[in-house]
Amino acid sequence: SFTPTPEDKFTFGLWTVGWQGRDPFGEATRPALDPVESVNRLAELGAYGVTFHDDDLIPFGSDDTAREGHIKRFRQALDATGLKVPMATTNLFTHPVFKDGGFTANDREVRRFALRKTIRNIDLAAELGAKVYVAWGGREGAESGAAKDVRVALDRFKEAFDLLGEYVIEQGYDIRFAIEPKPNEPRGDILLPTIGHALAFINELAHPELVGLNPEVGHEQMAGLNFPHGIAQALWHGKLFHIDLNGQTGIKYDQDLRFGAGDLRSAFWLVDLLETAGYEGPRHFDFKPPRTEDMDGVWASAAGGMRNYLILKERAAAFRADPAVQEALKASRLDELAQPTLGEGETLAGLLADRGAYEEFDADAVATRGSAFEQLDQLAMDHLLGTR
Ligand code: GLT
Ligand code: MN
Ligand code: MN
Ligand code: MN
Repeated sequence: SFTPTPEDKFTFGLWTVGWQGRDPFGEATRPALDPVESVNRLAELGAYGVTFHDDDLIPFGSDDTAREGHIKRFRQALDATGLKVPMATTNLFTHPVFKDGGFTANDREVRRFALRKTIRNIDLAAELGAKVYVAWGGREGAESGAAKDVRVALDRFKEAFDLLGEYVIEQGYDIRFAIEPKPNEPRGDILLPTIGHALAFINELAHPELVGLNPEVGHEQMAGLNFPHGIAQALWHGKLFHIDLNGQTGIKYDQDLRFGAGDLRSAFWLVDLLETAGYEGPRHFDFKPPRTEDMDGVWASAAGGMRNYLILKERAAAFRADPAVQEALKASRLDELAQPTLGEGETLAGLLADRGAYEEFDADAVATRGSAFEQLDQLAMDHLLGTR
Protein backbone atom coordinates (compact mmCIF):
# COMPACT_ATOMS: atom_id res chain seq x y z
CA SER A 1 0.00 0.00 0.00
CA PHE A 2 3.07 2.25 0.07
CA THR A 3 3.47 1.57 -3.66
CA PRO A 4 2.58 4.70 -5.63
CA THR A 5 0.05 4.80 -8.45
CA PRO A 6 -0.86 7.69 -10.80
CA GLU A 7 -3.88 8.48 -8.55
CA ASP A 8 -1.39 9.70 -5.93
CA LYS A 9 -0.45 12.49 -8.38
CA PHE A 10 3.31 12.31 -7.83
CA THR A 11 5.30 14.34 -10.34
CA PHE A 12 9.02 14.94 -10.90
CA GLY A 13 11.08 17.60 -12.61
CA LEU A 14 13.28 16.26 -15.43
CA TRP A 15 16.10 18.23 -13.77
CA THR A 16 15.78 16.23 -10.50
CA VAL A 17 16.51 12.64 -11.54
CA GLY A 18 18.55 14.16 -14.36
CA TRP A 19 20.86 16.11 -12.02
CA GLN A 20 24.41 15.02 -12.82
CA GLY A 21 25.83 16.03 -9.47
CA ARG A 22 27.78 19.11 -10.53
CA ASP A 23 28.26 21.40 -7.52
CA PRO A 24 30.42 24.47 -6.81
CA PHE A 25 33.32 22.20 -5.78
CA GLY A 26 33.12 19.22 -8.10
CA GLU A 27 32.38 17.91 -11.56
CA ALA A 28 29.47 15.72 -12.60
CA THR A 29 29.43 12.27 -11.02
CA ARG A 30 26.71 10.84 -13.27
CA PRO A 31 26.09 10.69 -17.02
CA ALA A 32 23.47 12.82 -18.76
CA LEU A 33 20.01 11.28 -18.63
CA ASP A 34 17.78 11.13 -21.71
CA PRO A 35 14.38 12.74 -20.89
CA VAL A 36 12.71 9.75 -22.60
CA GLU A 37 14.48 7.40 -20.18
CA SER A 38 13.28 9.56 -17.28
CA VAL A 39 9.69 9.40 -18.51
CA ASN A 40 9.87 5.60 -18.84
CA ARG A 41 11.49 5.00 -15.46
CA LEU A 42 9.21 7.41 -13.60
CA ALA A 43 6.16 5.76 -15.16
CA GLU A 44 7.43 2.34 -14.01
CA LEU A 45 7.83 3.71 -10.49
CA GLY A 46 4.18 4.83 -10.42
CA ALA A 47 4.50 8.57 -11.02
CA TYR A 48 1.64 10.62 -12.49
CA GLY A 49 3.66 13.13 -14.46
CA VAL A 50 6.84 15.00 -15.33
CA THR A 51 7.70 18.68 -15.44
CA PHE A 52 10.51 20.49 -17.25
CA HIS A 53 12.43 23.66 -17.96
CA ASP A 54 12.66 24.52 -21.65
CA ASP A 55 16.41 23.72 -21.55
CA ASP A 56 15.91 20.33 -19.81
CA LEU A 57 14.09 19.13 -22.91
CA ILE A 58 15.58 21.26 -25.66
CA PRO A 59 19.25 22.16 -25.12
CA PHE A 60 19.82 25.94 -25.13
CA GLY A 61 20.57 27.17 -28.64
CA SER A 62 18.96 24.23 -30.51
CA ASP A 63 17.70 25.18 -33.98
CA ASP A 64 14.03 24.71 -34.91
CA THR A 65 14.54 21.27 -36.51
CA ALA A 66 16.42 19.94 -33.49
CA ARG A 67 13.80 21.49 -31.22
CA GLU A 68 10.94 19.75 -33.01
CA GLY A 69 12.84 16.45 -32.80
CA HIS A 70 13.28 16.68 -29.03
CA ILE A 71 9.62 17.58 -28.53
CA LYS A 72 8.46 14.74 -30.78
CA ARG A 73 10.43 12.05 -28.90
CA PHE A 74 9.22 13.41 -25.57
CA ARG A 75 5.58 13.42 -26.71
CA GLN A 76 5.88 9.83 -27.93
CA ALA A 77 7.21 8.76 -24.52
CA LEU A 78 4.34 10.60 -22.80
CA ASP A 79 1.78 8.95 -25.06
CA ALA A 80 3.30 5.51 -24.57
CA THR A 81 3.41 5.76 -20.76
CA GLY A 82 0.38 7.96 -20.06
CA LEU A 83 2.50 10.37 -18.04
CA LYS A 84 1.12 13.93 -17.86
CA VAL A 85 2.84 17.33 -17.91
CA PRO A 86 0.94 19.36 -15.29
CA MET A 87 3.61 22.07 -15.00
CA ALA A 88 6.48 23.62 -16.95
CA THR A 89 8.96 26.42 -16.31
CA THR A 90 11.77 28.45 -17.85
CA ASN A 91 15.47 28.21 -17.21
CA LEU A 92 16.47 31.83 -16.54
CA PHE A 93 19.54 30.96 -14.49
CA THR A 94 22.05 28.58 -16.18
CA HIS A 95 23.30 30.51 -19.21
CA PRO A 96 25.82 33.24 -18.27
CA VAL A 97 23.59 35.83 -19.92
CA PHE A 98 21.35 35.51 -16.84
CA LYS A 99 24.14 36.18 -14.34
CA ASP A 100 22.32 39.31 -13.11
CA GLY A 101 18.82 37.87 -13.48
CA GLY A 102 16.13 37.44 -16.14
CA PHE A 103 13.07 39.60 -15.48
CA THR A 104 14.99 41.98 -13.20
CA ALA A 105 18.43 42.09 -14.82
CA ASN A 106 19.75 45.64 -14.97
CA ASP A 107 20.48 45.00 -18.66
CA ARG A 108 17.24 45.72 -20.55
CA GLU A 109 18.15 43.48 -23.49
CA VAL A 110 18.47 40.54 -21.12
CA ARG A 111 15.00 41.26 -19.72
CA ARG A 112 13.48 41.33 -23.21
CA PHE A 113 15.25 38.05 -24.06
CA ALA A 114 14.01 36.47 -20.80
CA LEU A 115 10.41 37.39 -21.65
CA ARG A 116 10.70 35.96 -25.18
CA LYS A 117 12.32 32.76 -23.88
CA THR A 118 9.54 32.35 -21.33
CA ILE A 119 6.72 33.03 -23.79
CA ARG A 120 8.16 30.52 -26.23
CA ASN A 121 8.05 27.80 -23.57
CA ILE A 122 4.58 28.83 -22.37
CA ASP A 123 3.35 27.98 -25.88
CA LEU A 124 4.88 24.50 -25.52
CA ALA A 125 3.53 24.14 -21.96
CA ALA A 126 0.02 24.92 -23.23
CA GLU A 127 0.38 22.42 -26.07
CA LEU A 128 1.39 19.71 -23.62
CA GLY A 129 -1.57 20.48 -21.35
CA ALA A 130 0.23 22.14 -18.44
CA LYS A 131 -2.03 24.18 -16.15
CA VAL A 132 0.70 25.73 -14.01
CA TYR A 133 3.74 27.70 -15.11
CA VAL A 134 6.38 28.04 -12.40
CA ALA A 135 8.64 31.06 -12.01
CA TRP A 136 11.68 30.52 -9.80
CA GLY A 137 13.73 33.69 -9.87
CA GLY A 138 16.98 32.23 -8.61
CA ARG A 139 19.12 34.86 -10.34
CA GLU A 140 16.83 37.80 -9.51
CA GLY A 141 18.82 39.40 -6.71
CA ALA A 142 22.17 40.83 -5.70
CA GLU A 143 25.36 40.38 -3.75
CA SER A 144 25.85 44.06 -2.95
CA GLY A 145 23.81 47.13 -2.05
CA ALA A 146 23.81 49.80 -4.76
CA ALA A 147 23.98 47.23 -7.57
CA LYS A 148 20.25 46.54 -7.34
CA ASP A 149 17.62 49.19 -6.69
CA VAL A 150 15.13 46.78 -5.17
CA ARG A 151 12.09 49.04 -5.58
CA VAL A 152 12.82 49.56 -9.25
CA ALA A 153 13.64 45.87 -9.73
CA LEU A 154 10.22 45.04 -8.27
CA ASP A 155 8.68 47.39 -10.88
CA ARG A 156 10.39 45.29 -13.57
CA PHE A 157 9.33 42.03 -11.88
CA LYS A 158 5.71 43.23 -11.85
CA GLU A 159 6.01 44.36 -15.47
CA ALA A 160 7.10 40.82 -16.43
CA PHE A 161 4.18 39.08 -14.68
CA ASP A 162 1.72 41.64 -16.04
CA LEU A 163 2.97 40.99 -19.60
CA LEU A 164 2.93 37.21 -19.14
CA GLY A 165 -0.60 37.43 -17.75
CA GLU A 166 -1.68 39.53 -20.71
CA TYR A 167 -0.13 36.93 -23.03
CA VAL A 168 -1.96 33.89 -21.61
CA ILE A 169 -5.25 35.81 -21.58
CA GLU A 170 -4.80 36.87 -25.23
CA GLN A 171 -3.95 33.30 -26.24
CA GLY A 172 -6.84 31.88 -24.21
CA TYR A 173 -4.51 29.49 -22.39
CA ASP A 174 -5.78 27.76 -19.24
CA ILE A 175 -2.51 28.46 -17.42
CA ARG A 176 -1.75 30.16 -14.11
CA PHE A 177 1.64 31.23 -12.80
CA ALA A 178 3.25 30.02 -9.58
CA ILE A 179 6.08 32.04 -8.06
CA GLU A 180 8.69 29.98 -6.18
CA PRO A 181 10.33 31.90 -3.34
CA LYS A 182 13.88 31.27 -2.13
CA PRO A 183 15.93 33.42 0.25
CA ASN A 184 19.41 33.01 -1.29
CA GLU A 185 21.56 30.71 -3.48
CA PRO A 186 22.63 31.18 -6.19
CA ARG A 187 22.34 34.96 -5.54
CA GLY A 188 23.53 36.37 -2.22
CA ASP A 189 20.00 37.66 -1.66
CA ILE A 190 17.08 36.78 -3.92
CA LEU A 191 14.01 38.97 -4.53
CA LEU A 192 10.72 37.55 -3.18
CA PRO A 193 12.66 35.49 -0.61
CA THR A 194 9.74 33.85 1.23
CA ILE A 195 6.08 32.86 0.84
CA GLY A 196 5.07 36.03 2.67
CA HIS A 197 7.06 38.37 0.42
CA ALA A 198 5.61 36.69 -2.68
CA LEU A 199 2.00 36.84 -1.40
CA ALA A 200 2.31 40.57 -0.84
CA PHE A 201 3.89 41.08 -4.28
CA ILE A 202 1.05 39.21 -6.04
CA ASN A 203 -1.46 41.73 -4.68
CA GLU A 204 0.27 44.49 -6.68
CA LEU A 205 -0.06 42.72 -10.05
CA ALA A 206 -2.46 43.56 -12.88
CA HIS A 207 -3.90 40.02 -12.78
CA PRO A 208 -3.43 38.73 -9.23
CA GLU A 209 -5.92 35.92 -9.90
CA LEU A 210 -3.48 34.44 -12.44
CA VAL A 211 -0.57 34.27 -10.03
CA GLY A 212 -0.04 32.07 -6.98
CA LEU A 213 2.77 30.18 -5.32
CA ASN A 214 5.02 27.14 -5.74
CA PRO A 215 6.63 26.96 -2.29
CA GLU A 216 9.52 24.53 -1.75
CA VAL A 217 10.07 22.79 1.60
CA GLY A 218 13.80 23.49 1.79
CA HIS A 219 13.60 27.09 0.67
CA GLU A 220 11.39 28.22 3.57
CA GLN A 221 13.46 26.14 5.99
CA MET A 222 16.64 27.86 4.73
CA ALA A 223 15.04 31.02 6.12
CA GLY A 224 14.28 29.28 9.43
CA LEU A 225 10.53 29.32 8.74
CA ASN A 226 7.85 26.76 9.56
CA PHE A 227 6.91 25.25 6.18
CA PRO A 228 3.47 23.81 7.13
CA HIS A 229 2.53 27.22 8.56
CA GLY A 230 3.58 28.90 5.31
CA ILE A 231 1.58 26.38 3.29
CA ALA A 232 -1.45 26.86 5.55
CA GLN A 233 -1.33 30.59 4.92
CA ALA A 234 -0.89 30.10 1.17
CA LEU A 235 -3.99 27.84 1.22
CA TRP A 236 -5.89 30.41 3.30
CA HIS A 237 -5.21 33.00 0.58
CA GLY A 238 -6.21 30.52 -2.17
CA LYS A 239 -2.67 30.73 -3.53
CA LEU A 240 -1.25 27.22 -3.27
CA PHE A 241 -1.11 26.57 -7.03
CA HIS A 242 1.72 24.00 -6.83
CA ILE A 243 4.29 22.65 -4.34
CA ASP A 244 7.94 21.47 -4.39
CA LEU A 245 8.49 18.60 -1.96
CA ASN A 246 11.98 17.79 -0.69
CA GLY A 247 14.02 17.59 2.51
CA GLN A 248 16.24 20.06 4.37
CA THR A 249 17.93 19.83 7.76
CA GLY A 250 18.03 23.35 9.13
CA ILE A 251 19.42 26.69 8.03
CA LYS A 252 22.18 25.86 5.57
CA TYR A 253 22.75 25.55 1.80
CA ASP A 254 19.85 24.26 -0.34
CA GLN A 255 20.09 20.51 0.30
CA ASP A 256 17.24 19.30 -1.93
CA LEU A 257 17.18 15.92 -0.13
CA ARG A 258 14.47 13.45 -1.02
CA PHE A 259 11.11 14.13 0.65
CA GLY A 260 11.06 12.89 4.26
CA ALA A 261 14.85 12.88 4.54
CA GLY A 262 14.90 16.20 6.34
CA ASP A 263 12.80 17.59 9.17
CA LEU A 264 10.52 14.56 9.60
CA ARG A 265 8.11 16.19 12.06
CA SER A 266 7.60 19.05 9.63
CA ALA A 267 7.04 16.55 6.79
CA PHE A 268 4.39 14.78 8.90
CA TRP A 269 2.47 18.00 9.54
CA LEU A 270 2.80 19.00 5.90
CA VAL A 271 1.27 15.75 4.64
CA ASP A 272 -1.44 15.98 7.31
CA LEU A 273 -2.25 19.49 6.04
CA LEU A 274 -2.21 18.72 2.31
CA GLU A 275 -4.37 15.63 2.80
CA THR A 276 -6.96 17.31 5.02
CA ALA A 277 -7.12 20.80 3.45
CA GLY A 278 -8.37 19.69 0.04
CA TYR A 279 -5.18 20.46 -1.94
CA GLU A 280 -5.73 18.74 -5.28
CA GLY A 281 -2.63 19.73 -7.21
CA PRO A 282 0.32 17.49 -8.02
CA ARG A 283 2.66 16.32 -5.26
CA HIS A 284 5.76 17.51 -7.08
CA PHE A 285 9.24 16.39 -6.04
CA ASP A 286 12.09 18.84 -6.50
CA PHE A 287 15.10 17.05 -5.05
CA LYS A 288 18.67 16.25 -5.98
CA PRO A 289 19.77 12.64 -5.51
CA PRO A 290 23.12 13.10 -3.70
CA ARG A 291 26.16 13.05 -6.00
CA THR A 292 27.43 9.95 -4.17
CA GLU A 293 24.75 7.93 -6.00
CA ASP A 294 24.89 6.04 -9.28
CA MET A 295 21.75 5.68 -11.40
CA ASP A 296 20.38 2.89 -9.19
CA GLY A 297 20.67 5.33 -6.29
CA VAL A 298 18.84 7.99 -8.30
CA TRP A 299 15.80 5.75 -8.87
CA ALA A 300 15.94 4.54 -5.26
CA SER A 301 15.88 8.21 -4.19
CA ALA A 302 12.89 8.96 -6.45
CA ALA A 303 11.00 5.91 -5.17
CA GLY A 304 11.92 6.78 -1.58
CA GLY A 305 10.34 10.25 -1.74
CA MET A 306 7.02 8.80 -2.91
CA ARG A 307 7.16 6.00 -0.36
CA ASN A 308 7.83 8.46 2.47
CA TYR A 309 4.86 10.59 1.38
CA LEU A 310 2.56 7.55 1.41
CA ILE A 311 3.84 6.35 4.79
CA LEU A 312 3.31 9.81 6.29
CA LYS A 313 -0.15 9.97 4.71
CA GLU A 314 -1.07 6.70 6.42
CA ARG A 315 0.44 7.87 9.75
CA ALA A 316 -1.37 11.23 9.57
CA ALA A 317 -4.71 9.55 8.79
CA ALA A 318 -4.23 7.17 11.74
CA PHE A 319 -3.50 10.18 13.98
CA ARG A 320 -6.70 11.96 12.88
CA ALA A 321 -8.82 8.79 13.28
CA ASP A 322 -7.56 7.93 16.80
CA PRO A 323 -10.33 8.57 19.40
CA ALA A 324 -7.65 9.53 21.93
CA VAL A 325 -6.47 12.23 19.52
CA GLN A 326 -9.99 13.54 19.07
CA GLU A 327 -10.30 13.80 22.86
CA ALA A 328 -6.91 15.49 23.08
CA LEU A 329 -7.89 18.00 20.38
CA LYS A 330 -10.92 18.93 22.48
CA ALA A 331 -8.81 19.19 25.61
CA SER A 332 -6.57 21.57 23.65
CA ARG A 333 -9.64 23.65 22.65
CA LEU A 334 -9.29 23.28 18.89
CA ASP A 335 -13.09 23.23 18.68
CA GLU A 336 -13.14 26.53 20.55
CA LEU A 337 -10.61 28.08 18.15
CA ALA A 338 -13.09 27.29 15.38
CA GLN A 339 -15.79 29.37 17.07
CA PRO A 340 -15.96 33.06 16.10
CA THR A 341 -14.85 35.33 18.91
CA LEU A 342 -18.13 37.23 18.83
CA GLY A 343 -21.32 35.17 19.33
CA GLU A 344 -23.80 34.78 16.48
CA GLY A 345 -25.56 38.09 15.83
CA GLU A 346 -23.35 39.78 18.39
CA THR A 347 -21.83 43.12 17.46
CA LEU A 348 -18.81 45.05 18.66
CA ALA A 349 -21.23 46.90 20.97
CA GLY A 350 -22.13 43.56 22.55
CA LEU A 351 -18.49 42.85 23.29
CA LEU A 352 -18.02 46.31 24.77
CA ALA A 353 -21.09 45.85 26.98
CA ASP A 354 -20.03 42.39 28.19
CA ARG A 355 -18.66 42.93 31.72
CA GLY A 356 -17.57 39.28 31.84
CA ALA A 357 -15.22 39.91 28.92
CA TYR A 358 -13.29 42.58 30.77
CA GLU A 359 -14.45 44.24 34.01
CA GLU A 360 -15.23 40.90 35.68
CA PHE A 361 -12.77 38.80 33.69
CA ASP A 362 -10.40 36.96 36.05
CA ALA A 363 -7.16 36.89 34.06
CA ASP A 364 -5.22 35.22 36.87
CA ALA A 365 -7.73 32.36 37.13
CA VAL A 366 -7.93 31.82 33.37
CA ALA A 367 -4.12 31.91 33.16
CA THR A 368 -3.96 28.77 35.34
CA ARG A 369 -5.74 26.66 32.68
CA GLY A 370 -3.32 24.27 31.00
CA SER A 371 -3.36 24.02 27.23
CA ALA A 372 -2.77 20.22 27.11
CA PHE A 373 -0.67 20.65 23.96
CA GLU A 374 2.08 18.32 25.20
CA GLN A 375 -0.32 15.36 25.57
CA LEU A 376 -1.65 16.08 22.07
CA ASP A 377 1.82 16.37 20.54
CA GLN A 378 3.01 13.14 22.16
CA LEU A 379 0.09 11.32 20.53
CA ALA A 380 1.32 12.74 17.22
CA MET A 381 4.85 11.52 17.97
CA ASP A 382 3.54 8.06 18.82
CA HIS A 383 1.69 7.90 15.50
CA LEU A 384 4.63 9.31 13.56
CA LEU A 385 7.02 6.80 15.15
CA GLY A 386 4.60 3.93 14.53
CA THR A 387 3.99 3.00 18.16
CA ARG A 388 0.21 3.62 18.03
C1 GLT B 1 16.17 24.74 -9.74
C2 GLT B 1 15.70 25.25 -8.41
C3 GLT B 1 14.38 24.73 -8.03
C4 GLT B 1 13.30 25.24 -8.92
C5 GLT B 1 13.41 24.77 -10.31
C6 GLT B 1 12.41 25.52 -11.17
S1 GLT B 1 14.99 24.81 -10.95
O1 GLT B 1 16.58 23.41 -9.62
O2 GLT B 1 16.68 24.89 -7.44
O3 GLT B 1 14.06 24.98 -6.70
O4 GLT B 1 12.08 24.73 -8.46
O5 GLT B 1 12.98 26.52 -11.91
MN1 MN C 1 15.85 23.74 -3.37
MN1 MN D 1 16.53 23.17 -6.35
MN1 MN E 1 12.03 24.07 -6.43
